[in-house]
Amino acid sequence: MKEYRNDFPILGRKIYEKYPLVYLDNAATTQKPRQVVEAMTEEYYNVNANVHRGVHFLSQQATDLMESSRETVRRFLNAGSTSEIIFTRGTTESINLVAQSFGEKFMREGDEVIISEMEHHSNIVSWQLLQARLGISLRVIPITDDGQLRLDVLEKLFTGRTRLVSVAHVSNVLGTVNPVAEVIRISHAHDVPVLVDGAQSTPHFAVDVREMDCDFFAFSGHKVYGPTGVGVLYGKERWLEQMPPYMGGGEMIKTVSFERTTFNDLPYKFEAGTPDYVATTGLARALDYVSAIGMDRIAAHERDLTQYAMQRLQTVEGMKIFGPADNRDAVVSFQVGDIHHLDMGTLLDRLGIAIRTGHHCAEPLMRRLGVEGTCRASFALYNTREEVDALVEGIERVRKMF
Ligand code: C6P
Repeated sequence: MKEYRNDFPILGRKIYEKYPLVYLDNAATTQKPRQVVEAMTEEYYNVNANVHRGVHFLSQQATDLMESSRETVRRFLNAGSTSEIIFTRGTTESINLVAQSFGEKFMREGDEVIISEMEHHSNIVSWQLLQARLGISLRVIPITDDGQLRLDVLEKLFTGRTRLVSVAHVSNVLGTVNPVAEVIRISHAHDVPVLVDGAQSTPHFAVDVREMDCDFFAFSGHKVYGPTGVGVLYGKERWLEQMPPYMGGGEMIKTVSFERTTFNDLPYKFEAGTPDYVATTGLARALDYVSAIGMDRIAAHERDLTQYAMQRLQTVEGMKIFGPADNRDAVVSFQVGDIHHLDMGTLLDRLGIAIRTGHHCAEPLMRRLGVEGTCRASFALYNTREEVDALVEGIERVRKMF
């Protein structure tokens, strides 16, 4: 995969004018290939006009670009229709949209939402906001000590009041690839729809929402080599049709009077205001980029790299790795002896190595693991074994200092 590094100019940077950048914070955001940035620059320079509004040439062209990006996303997820593809600002907004809109339509006081112990805050707090508004409650799927969902307990969490299950496809801390197809099968057997948080799966392996049979699927553009500020909510048409708009404004209406407003068709009903139509182009080019390389090739490379990293890291004295031994994707959280994660992150940074430290927006999971935070290395298609070696050597240097 090394040849693709040339597409990412930032990878050639020297940190502190000295060390070659070793970028291992890809779960937070990935770097962007030229193809994405150039497509966005080209649109700003040559096409820019507001979409879905003008009869003029540029507006039509910008609209065509945005709608062909929606088709690219549909293909990427293998959704049945572009009506089911809603552009949002990212995973967080996609989950909040479902919480607010699905919640308003289908939930009442005393109803329940099932999430898991390994969720990102966006898949916890969105439901707590609904809890405060409607009086719903949360039920939580526990995890095993090695970071896997307890499906045996999931069965027991369903009651007559369960309205939705919402779980991460891949944990941003543990790297666990959750058996979402099984979660969906169990939930559907109880007549309960499922939202899958795909923030950490879409960058790493092929996703097929129809095969998975999820009811909603959320992901962020910036984690899959696309621009910031754009993401996607996939929803089955039969749910989206019944759900009320999430925000009011231009684009999401059919007619407006002071007495009565009627709403636009899907997916526009959920896209109030001027969308980031340049970012949607960037996202589509990013999805084209990974599709051209092949999601299966990316998955194989990253799994190999993750296994290599686990083996190499285990040779470090005092190393504790969180999460499962296999069945994990591109993320390794660890702690070395009693070296504070912030110290480790800061000192590795001085060697040009970028990792993430802290609670990773998953405080309840930190509590379950019995730690305040961890160090986290996360991989992308452009990372190499040499970079893993640099990480391990860096950790050894820090350990010796302590
Ligand atoms: N996790 C990380 O470093 P946004 O911020 O909307 O693009 O994505 C939110 C989100 C939702 N679910 C999961 C599983 C995630 O990992 C994230 C983002 C980043 O782990 C930033 S906190």
